[in-house]
Amino acid sequence: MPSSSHPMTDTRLASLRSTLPALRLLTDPADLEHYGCDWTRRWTPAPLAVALPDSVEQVQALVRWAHAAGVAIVPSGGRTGLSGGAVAANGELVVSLERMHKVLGFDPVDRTLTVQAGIALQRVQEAAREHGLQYPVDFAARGSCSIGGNIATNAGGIRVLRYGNTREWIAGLTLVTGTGEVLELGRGLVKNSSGYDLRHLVIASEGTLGIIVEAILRLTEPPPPSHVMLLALPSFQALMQVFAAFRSRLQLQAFEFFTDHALRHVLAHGAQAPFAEMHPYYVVTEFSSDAASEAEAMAAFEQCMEAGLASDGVLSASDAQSAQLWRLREGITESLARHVPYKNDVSVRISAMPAFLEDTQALLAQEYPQFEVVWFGHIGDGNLHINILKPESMPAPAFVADCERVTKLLAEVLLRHGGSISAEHGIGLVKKPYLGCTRSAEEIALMRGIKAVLDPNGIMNPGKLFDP
Ligand code: FAD
Ligand code: 2HG
Ligand code: ZN
Repeated sequence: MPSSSHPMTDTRLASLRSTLPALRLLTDPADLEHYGCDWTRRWTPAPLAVALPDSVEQVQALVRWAHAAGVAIVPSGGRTGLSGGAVAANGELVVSLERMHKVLGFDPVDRTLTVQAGIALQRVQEAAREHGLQYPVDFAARGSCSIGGNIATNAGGIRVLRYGNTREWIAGLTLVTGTGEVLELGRGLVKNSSGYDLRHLVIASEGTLGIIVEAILRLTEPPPPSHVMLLALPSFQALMQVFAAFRSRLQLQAFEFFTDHALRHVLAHGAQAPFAEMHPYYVVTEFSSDAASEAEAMAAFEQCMEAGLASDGVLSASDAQSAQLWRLREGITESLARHVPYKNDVSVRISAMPAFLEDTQALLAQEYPQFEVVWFGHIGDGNLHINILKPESMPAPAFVADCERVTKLLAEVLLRHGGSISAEHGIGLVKKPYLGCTRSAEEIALMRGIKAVLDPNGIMNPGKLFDP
């Protein structure tokens, strides 16, 4: 039990324990620290306690208790989030779904997998493969992030170009609202024109409307055997032209880019150098390995080389080599983590990308002469990741303050180009001040209204996405 210097805390926990004696509750300082933060590491974790329910009924009962007691809840998945959505820094009750990680069913006719929301993305991918099918959302945090977290952030990843975001794969979900009602939304139907589709309100709601406890996931045909090609590019301007050349000839599974800065960090983290020399920009692309696609890919590559848009390239000859090439792109976030980066995750329409890139490059060159800036991302989806690395000697608050100053300017650029301040990581705490560059005041007022209906006491992840 916490010390008697927190009588209010003790009273609340005693009340929760007596209401739900079978609920597993953690209050150990090490657990509070572990469950109170995500990958942002900017806020000091300070939850009231951590609840580990093991059934929908337990989630429902504890939300009802929190609703009545006025205790704030932070829904928690794998805490791999990059926007502070799962941070509990203000005495909230963390509700982790880690014990709710089962596959509940597979339907071969509907081609759906029904799961508890705490299941890891990788486990879902494996379960789909065991049934000869594919769950195509994929990214580097697959081993730790949860389906509930993926839905709550509408996660994207490396194959959005071919398969779309998480939203496209959610045939149904079960939500425990902020009042403890259980809603089954979507119910796996392919066609359903019976009014508002509340399922889509929950997707990307970042835990502010309720707790997602189960999901019905659509599966699809497994991908064809594929080749991975790594291209070296001489200039940023070449990027979108190379994309156009490849996309016009091939059905691409992925088209991802990174800079020499990103590559240096991944190499320092143990990856193998792909070329004898360093180049300023790189692209990883993936496509089917049938003979016709391979010939088209080689033709696109030669076209780019002749036009001076590419300076080198390598085509994977084995699955092991494909994995090596993917590691260069997928290893970036982990390799940068020790530099406590400030992250921007922005998007514009693909057609607006060339002009946006030019303006953004000019802005960042002017505003960040003193910092190392690492660019990478899902360029084929119009989604750019910008990581600004904290100089070791600089105190974190001063670093963050400077990055926020520049993010305000970036938000203005985004507004001009009709873009979004969060492409795929969510708003959370990190991007809350900039929501207005992506959504109109009227939209934000409507979002607040929707929250008030599903969570009238404002207990679900308060302070995330927007202020209460
Ligand atoms: P958490 O971090 O635990 O939570 C995220 C948000 O969802 C919080 O607001 C939380 O309250 C809410 N939430 C969690 N579970 C539930 C639930 N059951 N019900 C209601 N709300 C819930 N993201 C991408 O989109 N694309 C990428 O390519 C990508 N790559 C990454 C690579 C690395 C190495 C890392 C560390 C992260 C990456 N991410 C990426 C970010 C992150 O993995 C995703 O946002 C992921 O969807 C978060 O899932 P999680 O279970 O860890 O959620
Ligand atoms: C990726 O695309 C992830 O690798 C993480 O979305 C991005 O670390 C980041 O900024
Ligand atoms: Zn990403």
